[in-house]
Amino acid sequence: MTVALCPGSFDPITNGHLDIIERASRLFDKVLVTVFVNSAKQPWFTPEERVELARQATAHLPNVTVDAYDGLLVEYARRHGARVIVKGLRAVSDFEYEFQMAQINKHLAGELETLFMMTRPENAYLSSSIVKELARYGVDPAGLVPDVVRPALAARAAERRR
Ligand code: COD
Repeated sequence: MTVALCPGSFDPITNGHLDIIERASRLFDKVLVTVFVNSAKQPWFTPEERVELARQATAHLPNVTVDAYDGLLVEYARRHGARVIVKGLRAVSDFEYEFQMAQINKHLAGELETLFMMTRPENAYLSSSIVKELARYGVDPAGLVPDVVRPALAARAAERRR
């Protein structure tokens, strides 16, 4: 059984993330979607909130589970028997960061492979930051995020305006 890990901040999960997770779920026996800490980012949602939104968004995928981990990605992968890290690539701008992450993870755990999937053209501009920016200005990011995320984003944007 091949277990794959889809890591990310998922703050919140978008249709770009979901597309990569759905495609991974067709390739691997089991897919672990894990909310990690990216120390460079200031999240809007707690890890628990991000897990809940991702769980609801992936409820239609029987071989996908969602979890959070506040530690090293390679540590989590080893502990859960994941052999492949699946990541999405949007543009050249993603490449440098993802290349660095893949190299450091390979250095830390030689048995782990990182597999990159190209985004669909319609998701190429899509990021969690962009949907938060839209929500900040009161725009509903319909079609860009799973439906369950829309009210959560609107509510968090309103709280942050207060
Ligand atoms: N289309 C396709 N793919 C997409 C899209 C889209 N529209 N949007 C995002 N993605 C991909 C990203 O390229 C990425 O591969 C993945 O989805 C997650 O994206 P984000 O933005 O939610 O998550 P990141 O990039 O902030 O995640 C970084 C990690 C949290 C994975 C990283 O910081 C990490 O591994 N942290 C744990 C600590 C660790 O082990 N650090 C490394 C060694 S120091």
